[in-house]
Amino acid sequence: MMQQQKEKYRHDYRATDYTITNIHLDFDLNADITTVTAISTVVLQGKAGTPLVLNGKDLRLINLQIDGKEPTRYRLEEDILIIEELPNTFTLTVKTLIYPKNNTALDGLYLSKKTICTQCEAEGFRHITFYLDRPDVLARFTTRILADKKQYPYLLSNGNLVNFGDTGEGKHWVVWEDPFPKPSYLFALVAGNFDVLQDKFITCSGREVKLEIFVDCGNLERADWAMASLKRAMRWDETRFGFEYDLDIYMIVAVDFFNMGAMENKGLNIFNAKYVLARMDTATDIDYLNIERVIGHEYFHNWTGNRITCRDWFQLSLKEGLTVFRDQEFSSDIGSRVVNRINNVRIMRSEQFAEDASPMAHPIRPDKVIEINNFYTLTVYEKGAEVIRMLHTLLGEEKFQAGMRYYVSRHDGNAVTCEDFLVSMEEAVKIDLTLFRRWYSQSGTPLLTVRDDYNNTLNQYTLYVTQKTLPTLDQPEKKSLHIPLDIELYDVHGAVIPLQYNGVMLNKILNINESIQSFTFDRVPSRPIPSLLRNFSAPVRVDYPYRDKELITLMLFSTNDFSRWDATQSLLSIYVRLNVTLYQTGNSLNLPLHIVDAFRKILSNPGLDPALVAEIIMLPTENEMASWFDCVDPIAIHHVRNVLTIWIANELRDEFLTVYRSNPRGIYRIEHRDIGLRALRNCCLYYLAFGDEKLAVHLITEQYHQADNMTDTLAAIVAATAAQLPCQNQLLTQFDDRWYQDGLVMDKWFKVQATSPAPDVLYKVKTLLNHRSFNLKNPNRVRALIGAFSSNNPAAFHEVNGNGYAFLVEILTDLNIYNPQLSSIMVEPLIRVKRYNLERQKLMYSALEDLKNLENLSGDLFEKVSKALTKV
Ligand code: B3K
Ligand code: ZN
Repeated sequence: MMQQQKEKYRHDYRATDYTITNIHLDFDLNADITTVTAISTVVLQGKAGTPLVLNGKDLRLINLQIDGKEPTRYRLEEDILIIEELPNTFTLTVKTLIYPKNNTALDGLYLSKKTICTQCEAEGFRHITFYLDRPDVLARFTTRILADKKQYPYLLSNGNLVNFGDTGEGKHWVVWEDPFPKPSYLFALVAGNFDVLQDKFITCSGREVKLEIFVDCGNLERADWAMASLKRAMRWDETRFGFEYDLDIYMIVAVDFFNMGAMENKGLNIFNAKYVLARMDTATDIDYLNIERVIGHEYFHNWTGNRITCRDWFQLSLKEGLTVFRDQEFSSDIGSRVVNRINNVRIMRSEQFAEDASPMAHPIRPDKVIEINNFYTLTVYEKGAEVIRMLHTLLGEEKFQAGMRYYVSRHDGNAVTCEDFLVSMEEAVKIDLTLFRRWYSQSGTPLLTVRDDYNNTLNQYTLYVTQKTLPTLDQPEKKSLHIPLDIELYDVHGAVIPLQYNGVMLNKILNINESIQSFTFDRVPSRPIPSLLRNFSAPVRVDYPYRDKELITLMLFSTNDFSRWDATQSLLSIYVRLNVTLYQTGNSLNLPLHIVDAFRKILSNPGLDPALVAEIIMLPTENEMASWFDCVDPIAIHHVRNVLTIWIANELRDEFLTVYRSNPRGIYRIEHRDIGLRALRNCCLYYLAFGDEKLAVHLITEQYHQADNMTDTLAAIVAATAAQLPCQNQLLTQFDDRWYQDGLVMDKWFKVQATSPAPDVLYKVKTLLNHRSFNLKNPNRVRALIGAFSSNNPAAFHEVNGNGYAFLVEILTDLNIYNPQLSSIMVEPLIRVKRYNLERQKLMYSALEDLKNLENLSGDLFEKVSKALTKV
């Protein structure tokens, strides 16, 4: 049954009455039962005589002492321990029992296969001991671990190893000391048996840092790329941000069971193995780049997150938005800026915009929360990064970095707020961010409506810009925001027209800060084509009535590669929307030849980066197309995308074949040029799969068998499945036989089948739940099979018989019990009810009602389900 779960409000923040300055943790480690003794120095900082309220969940309290004696007054309530009549400073000793093996939620101390590890963000530490488990309590940690030597030869925690020894009886112990005060969410412990990749890094000031990556035995050869990425990240952070690493050791441990990507624990990152392990035959180019990005992200948290942390969890974007911005810049500086930008924008438009319009809409700094784990969202992370990016655009690199330096000098070692960050920026570079601040408090996606007027007598051109943000479930009223709008003007031949007025050259960034504004340019010789929101200069939608010809000019001649891609998206959106209507009204589709002609020109332009060509000519996913509609018809979109694919495949068959054959495979290297060539060739193969069947089967089978790397292997299988070629089953079986023991590789195999256009895909997905490589307890497997089906196969998931929804409810019924965080991630496609027509809405509401009535509904699911069921 739906319980009443309480919302917490940002405005209710209060500092704690007590703080903890030091904690000594002692673990007598065992997978079944672990004894934790925590000895903390507690200091009063509020009113004397106030009770101490500690958080603790699923703990068995064995012993409690204040200065060595049992306290006179204390009581245990649900999830808290209250101790009264306390001195102003005292030593608190808490002994608890915990059960790692039973911890299927993977929150706190748990067992991942044979490794014991922790996940403490956001509130996992309270599953380990009673504590002030909140980010504004910063303590020095020492950790002693005692465990069986054979099972757990490696015993790790944060900071430096200061002591170790044997107790005899097959047990050994270690003591780790972290010199940096930290909040409990950054605590980590790992015990297990590993192969270790060792290296070192000399920092800019000449200090040597030991680097260690711990992987399952036998996986050492798959850790090289992660190590190389770590060293690149460390160097980049010194060069671009001036941030040097601060401990003498940096460790990364890869585990198989992990709810998210990775965790930035001080000195001891714990990673989902997916973001560490790579070998050319097991990982795709995209996997390699993701590993580099996530390794970078967690490393960058050392300054933006660990040294300066969040005062409370409402401030999460303080560390996450900023750190995503930093990892995006890292990937762009060392790889392809345009490809990175395109991929970030794809996610913003297809995923974050959908979240911003969903029942879970929230500002990047949320105001109210039931379960904080529900707010590790695309809004807090990706939109948060876009907000930092806008600030960067407005200030420029130099001033932005000056602001960063000032922020760090003021707040190093503290737990602070987004407001503190903004004030630092304002003070450092003397800028007023009053209006800009609204990005932190307003949810929803603004729409910029742009209209124009050309006066050919005066050679003047005027842009009229209005901004409007529609109400969201959390906020009915919206205000105007400060939106940097990056523009350029082109003539019909594709030449840039300089921006000027009255003899003054104008900035390409227009400051939109009112609901209606106009901008006039003179010396504009002819009616120009505006290139709007270049580089996606703000997380907004733009409406401008482009004609096809204008978009094609931008596609072919824009000086900015991002704009070439973006113009293609706009052009496709016109025809996808038109054809969906034609399909829905039973008319034949309209397939415009000028799109194919433009694609042909792009394909045959040798001056273009192959990676960009691939981004341009590969049709957007069905989810990306869905973002172009107010009411989404997944079946119609699927049909239109399929017809467009076949049509382009036939029209450009010769060109695809030529490009496919003219880019022979060479030695496998992870370098931008090679990655781009592979992407382009595999994009051609995808289209060829929809052409002549005999040729397609030949090319795909040949590529599958000749490939020496997973990028090409997988591309062959993806193409065969997408086009439903007769060779698909054979290839899938061969892949299964080769890789069934390797979960990470099999995730690709599960995903391909879960996103198949086959009419019986749901039946297939259900069958795969029993596959030898599947495990409902492993979050990676669940995402690869069930997540891919419900999120990436919209036509199947949203079939109007409601079977997709019923299937998800069945799975969530189990997941809700043993892994609430995962269940809450998986429910997302079901809560976006309002995007669909009434027939689907009815089915979705009924599925949500079933979830609402679950016994023991977790707070995680409750928050989303109850919001989705709120009628407005
Ligand atoms: N900070 C972690 C995420 C923790 C999620 C907790 N549910 C990883 C990251 O953003 O770097
Ligand atoms: Zn992060």
